[in-house]
Amino acid sequence: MKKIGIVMGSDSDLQVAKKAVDICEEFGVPYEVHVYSAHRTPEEARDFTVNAKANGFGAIIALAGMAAHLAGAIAANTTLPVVGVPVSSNNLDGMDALLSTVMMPTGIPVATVAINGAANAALLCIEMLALSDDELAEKLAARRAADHAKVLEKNARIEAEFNH
Ligand code: RP5
Repeated sequence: MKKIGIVMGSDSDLQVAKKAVDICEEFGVPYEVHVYSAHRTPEEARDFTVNAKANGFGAIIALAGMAAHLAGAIAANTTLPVVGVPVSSNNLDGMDALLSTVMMPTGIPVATVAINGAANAALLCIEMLALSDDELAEKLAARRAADHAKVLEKNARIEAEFNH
């Protein structure tokens, strides 16, 4: 199975990145975690990206905060799908990273998820891998069914408490 690359701009993004790690673990999807900064280690970020396809990656998640150029810089150097996760910081609550990540020029797409939305980033990558992996597709369907059941249970509890 292809790996998912989880790349963050700093180890201070790790708490958010772990949400993607947890999803990969849940689905048994292989992954690697790296710290490469678009600004502080641009050569290393590029080296990782240009070799990613040959190194067995099927998609890359890029997490960064503030002037978050990592996802775009990675997307510039690969045709693998890149999912960007804007990470919230102290001053602008992640709006800075959201706009920096999402507003890509035509031709270099970054699929941007919600601020700190690393779990959805991983799920989106797994949906891509599942296009050619029926077992993974079944696991995705089972997770959706479990979520559905959980909400129905919550509804039943709330209705029992308030509706008499
Ligand atoms: C970004 O700057 C990183 O992705 C991180 O979210 C933010 C702050 O980095 P540190 O100063 O904590 O290393 O490049």
